[in-house]
Amino acid sequence: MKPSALKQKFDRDGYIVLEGFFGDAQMAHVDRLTHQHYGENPAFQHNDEFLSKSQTDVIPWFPQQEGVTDFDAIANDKNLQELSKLILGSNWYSQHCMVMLSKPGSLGQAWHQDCPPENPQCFNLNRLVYTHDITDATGGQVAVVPGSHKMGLLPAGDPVGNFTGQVSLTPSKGTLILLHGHTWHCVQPIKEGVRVSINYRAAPASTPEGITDICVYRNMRYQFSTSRVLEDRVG
Ligand SMILES: O=C(O)CCC(=O)C(=O)O
Ligand SMILES: [Fe+2]
Repeated sequence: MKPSALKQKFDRDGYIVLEGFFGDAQMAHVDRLTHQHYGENPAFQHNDEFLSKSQTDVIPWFPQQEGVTDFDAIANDKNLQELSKLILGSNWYSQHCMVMLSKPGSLGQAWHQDCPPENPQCFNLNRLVYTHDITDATGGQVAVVPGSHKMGLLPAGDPVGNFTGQVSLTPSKGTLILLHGHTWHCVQPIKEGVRVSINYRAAPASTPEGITDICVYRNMRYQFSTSRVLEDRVG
């Protein structure tokens, strides 16, 4: 697909899925390092209130912050940079990547927006890279509501309830998903195997660095830096 068509699709839907964007060997390398890092029985780091309220079951790791350079080649990929510029404009910037691991039997992530949607110009872009296949058998599909990045605030209500028109994405090894931070999205429960995704978050030049500190769930707004529920939401 031509770059202009990709941008149009992203602007319309709030996400695009690009299968086979990264090669098998590159994915296998970072996947191996990820499993080495977590070891046999990784422990969750968030507090109990966050866990039970957010219904989000992810263990994060920031390898680039620890000086592990093996994750840099993905960030520096020319095609990824071109696409990011197309969507975010020039002088866009990226954060350190975040590796996310969820164990089999875990909840995935409840519906959320990565940052408050009140200012439509102020958003993060998730650049999600998958190092192994996600299928209907493994669970852990990404569900999105197409076009919801233009629908404002995620409605209060059941944190994991379904939306009419939601679409289920099953990225395979090497897939890149570009997902607008205001798009309503969730990760389905993990049935089989360990689930890994890597998020190379980026944002337009004018966006504040701490843009994703406050996440909007259907039952609360949560601030990660202070581990606090800023607002209870009732639907
Ligand atoms: O792991 C995924 O597929 C999605 C993660 C997500 O929602 C995020 O990083 O904002
Ligand atoms: Fe998210």
